[in-house]
Amino acid sequence: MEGSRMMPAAPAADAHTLAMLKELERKVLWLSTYMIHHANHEIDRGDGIKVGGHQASSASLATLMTALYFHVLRPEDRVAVKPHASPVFHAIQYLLGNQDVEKMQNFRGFSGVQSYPSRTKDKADVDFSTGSVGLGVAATGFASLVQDYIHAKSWRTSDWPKGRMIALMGDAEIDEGNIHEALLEYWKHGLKNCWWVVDYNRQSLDSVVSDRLFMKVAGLFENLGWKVILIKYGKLQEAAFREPGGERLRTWIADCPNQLYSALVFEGAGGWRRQLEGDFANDPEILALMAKRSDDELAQLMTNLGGHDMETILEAFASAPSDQPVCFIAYTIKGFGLPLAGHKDNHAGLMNKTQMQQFRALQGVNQGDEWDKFAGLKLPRQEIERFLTYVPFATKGKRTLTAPRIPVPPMPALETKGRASTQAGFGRILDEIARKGGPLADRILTTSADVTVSTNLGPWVNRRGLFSLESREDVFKERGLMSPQRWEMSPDGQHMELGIAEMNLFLMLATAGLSHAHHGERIIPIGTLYDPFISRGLDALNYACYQDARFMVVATPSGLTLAPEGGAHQSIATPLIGMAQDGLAAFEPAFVDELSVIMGWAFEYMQRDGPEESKAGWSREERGGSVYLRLTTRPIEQLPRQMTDELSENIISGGYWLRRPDPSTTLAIVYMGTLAPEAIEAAALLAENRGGIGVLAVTSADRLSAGWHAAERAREQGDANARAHIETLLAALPRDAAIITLCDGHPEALSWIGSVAGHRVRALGVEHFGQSGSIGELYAHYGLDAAAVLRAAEALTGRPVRYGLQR
Ligand SMILES: Cc1ncc(C[n+]2csc(CCOP(=O)(O)OP(=O)(O)O)c2C)c(N)n1
Ligand SMILES: [Mg+2]
Repeated sequence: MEGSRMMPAAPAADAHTLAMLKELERKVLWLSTYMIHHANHEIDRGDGIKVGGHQASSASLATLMTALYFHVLRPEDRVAVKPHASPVFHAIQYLLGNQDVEKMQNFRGFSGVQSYPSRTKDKADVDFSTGSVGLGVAATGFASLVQDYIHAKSWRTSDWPKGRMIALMGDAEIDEGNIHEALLEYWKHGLKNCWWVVDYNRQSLDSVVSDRLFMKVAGLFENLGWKVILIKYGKLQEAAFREPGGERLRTWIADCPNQLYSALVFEGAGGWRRQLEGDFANDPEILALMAKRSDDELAQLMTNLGGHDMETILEAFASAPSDQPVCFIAYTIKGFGLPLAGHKDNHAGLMNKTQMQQFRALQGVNQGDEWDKFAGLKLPRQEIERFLTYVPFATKGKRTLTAPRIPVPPMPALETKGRASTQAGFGRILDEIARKGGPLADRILTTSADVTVSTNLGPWVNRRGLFSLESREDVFKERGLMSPQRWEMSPDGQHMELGIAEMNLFLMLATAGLSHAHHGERIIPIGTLYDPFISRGLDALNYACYQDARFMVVATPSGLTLAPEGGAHQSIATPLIGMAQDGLAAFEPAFVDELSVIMGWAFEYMQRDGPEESKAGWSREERGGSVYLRLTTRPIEQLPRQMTDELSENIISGGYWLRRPDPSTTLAIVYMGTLAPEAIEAAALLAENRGGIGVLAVTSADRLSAGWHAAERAREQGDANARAHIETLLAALPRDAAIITLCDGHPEALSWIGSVAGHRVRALGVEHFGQSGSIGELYAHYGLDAAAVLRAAEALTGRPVRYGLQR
């Protein structure tokens, strides 16, 4: 271990508070350790699967989290807790009266305390879900930027104060690239109210982290404007360093390889003495320093790292500056206070029953009193109760906020004659919203992963400006240089320009989409990126949905329609992602009037907050969620039509008959999105010798299929009248008719439609990619054009198609 000394001491807590916190720390360690033990040894869930839990990883953070939650934090501070310290978090919530003992007794069980803190599944006050390491950490910085955004606005209605956004992170989380991407982005936006507290136990899951690497990381933080505060040595160590020879002991600790240090921690009392007597054989001062101490005292001294010394921790937190982000590197021991301490394999290690008995006795907890809040504590119960009542963090009760819904006006009616693409339509709709103004327009926050202009957000940004805490004119405009883009920056701006990293885009959407819960102010976030790069940020997208953040993601261009722009970027899997991602309603409209209906619905859907489960049907319908629009730059001929209520409803439900089948119909073409012209052309050609060909327009395969599954579930549960939209649609198609599905994505996005009423299906879609070319060439090559539909029709029905296969 290397590194400089800690910051000069600032006033810590008084002696009484310190004594109380030390007692609570013991209780928190006990409860978290026992919670895991109980789940693994005391109950049988009947499936023979190990339950698990992380006693060592939890113990590593027990002191720091006790200090924070019982003394340092204020209600407005928001915390992302290291996933494996979930038991510590819940033990603390329990002591504060926010968690039920039954939930803790059911740790990792169905509807019990979750393995990792969960905003949606835990009933305690979780600020950020964690689990996929790195994401919760990086989310805190974005939440802080969102907080800055909100506090810069004149429309603010909540008086909820600004807080610190805090990550309690494992040291191995630094390995995740998304942390580094986030650090660069924060710097650009002048991040301030953010603390990252690194649980520097120098262990990950498999191994001991490589020596000295972390101090390079510390340099990285400093380079990017962070204050780095080391919480390295505890008070016992600092006192020993002042004894004769003590400085050499400090150097020894600093230079000790992490592997050796961990091994010595695990070996315990005798191990330290043997090692140090060998290393300091010729150093009478240190030998004397050791001789003064028993084996246990020596072990206590050598493991008295800053991250387990309450006083040191409180001083460090009190010394933090308020005008810059702070990274605390707290030296800790994985498994501190437990027999697992320091062992390199302790990540998933569990104490056995004998060890637990001994630990219980050591904590002064009698059998049967394991869940008692006060058992084994040395301070009087009333004093502890009084202290807990006045813990600053808990003074406002539950801290998950809500915000009123923003009314959604009718979407602009655009002139849609001639040819247009959905991407251009998206740009025009937003531009109109910006021009007209009003509450919805004011609450929209747009953001993009460096593709603002190429996803048609340009006109919106020209009207609404870029957000920045400092105002800056567009230099090109100032100098009279021509550009269609006016990039003026100010605190009034409503666009957050991000770098290319898609993880950052989704973390920004995740935190802006939680602003009602975190800051009591509603934002309507819209993020744009190229569709293929959904995969690049997919874990962060999943994370955003898991937290129940509310946002609109607009992914364009998509599929083969990228055409000459590069085969490598043709997205195939995204329609399936849209269907499979919980919490995300996916749409792929063909026409601009459809898009307008969908956006109007989406702004309202994003603000719903119904119960998580609803009995019948489609639970998300009441609950609301986020929305994914898969769009394209391909211009297609628009349909001259009036938007009716019925058509709007069908568009939102996922589809409608563009050309209704009749009782003689033998074939229907079911298309999604931009393949409308191919479907229409093929239907016209086929109709010449087959009569009525049905054409079904799918605007959302996701909602059609979810509705179908929901209706099936409802019927199975006794609601005989339940009927899905796709079932209603297909009732118009004779049972013997065949279906050809057509989408610019994986064919399985639509092929399931054959199972709804038992129609034969030939699913056309994209299973290979990588060729550049014109859209026509690519649709012909991959079998998505009208000729491919005709071939499929012939094969399916066994009847030759008169028009032959010209292509
Ligand atoms: C993205 C991701 N990859 C892998 C894992 C599995 N995993 C859980 S914890 C862990 C190591 C954690 O080490 P560290 O962050 O240092 O935590 P601590 O030592 O405090 O337990 C790994 C690899 C995960 N949760 N998330
Ligand atoms: Mg670690």
